[in-house]
Amino acid sequence: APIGVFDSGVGGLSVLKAVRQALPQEHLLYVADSANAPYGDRHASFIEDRALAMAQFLVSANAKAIVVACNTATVVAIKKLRALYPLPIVAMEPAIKPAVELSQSRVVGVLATRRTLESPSVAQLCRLYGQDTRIMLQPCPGLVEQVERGDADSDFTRQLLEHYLAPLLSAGADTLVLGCTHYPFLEPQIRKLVGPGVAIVESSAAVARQLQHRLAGSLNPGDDTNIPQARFFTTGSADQAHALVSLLWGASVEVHSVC
Ligand code: DGN
Repeated sequence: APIGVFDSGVGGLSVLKAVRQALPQEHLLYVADSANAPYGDRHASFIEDRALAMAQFLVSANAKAIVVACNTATVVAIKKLRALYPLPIVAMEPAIKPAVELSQSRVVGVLATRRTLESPSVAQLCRLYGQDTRIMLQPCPGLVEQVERGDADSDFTRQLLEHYLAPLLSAGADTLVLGCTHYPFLEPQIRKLVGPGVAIVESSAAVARQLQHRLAGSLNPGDDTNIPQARFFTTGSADQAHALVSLLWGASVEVHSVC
């Protein structure tokens, strides 16, 4: 049975890559809700409905576990998902804790969607880890769209990034948290703007490790009879998704349509 992974769009591919690296022998199933991306500014009830539809698709395709590869869907829908489905469900959490541990300047910047940053779970992380560290929450509207357009390298993307990074850098942030699964695809562009002295942390590897732990005992054997597959689905146009998914995944892959 495959591991099912979903996101509002292609951002979750950054998590899928970490899962592939940690669990190379597993079959993977990815669904991008591109017809409805971005989730950031939608109603909570809409995001919850979409998360349930994506999970239902993965369960119907026989997934043995689900990875909610979207911080926004996690803060809105994780409780409901776990209440409805008995299989292991692993979800995102912005890497605020590791960032606080890493920071020397005691100023940490968190980049994510507005909905993620306004969630009780992020407030809780700030209470827990923000005692001696200033945790600056920076919503970044527009960045998800740029990644969805395959536009990471444009001038407009650079301007958006400069705009969002400026207040963090001038406040002395030496550590940045990428709290949206789309943003790792902008890491080279962020690195260029912040220089070598700023640490950039994100949680995909931690999520993959957690998944590995949850699945211990039901992992595929790593022998030559098992050829691990990765299959890709989108609620948007499969033709349009093909080039972008292939680019971000790093290999030419077929993308299929789902509703
Ligand atoms: N990849 C999603 C996240 O991690 O929050 C993006 C959410 C969105 O669609 N705006």
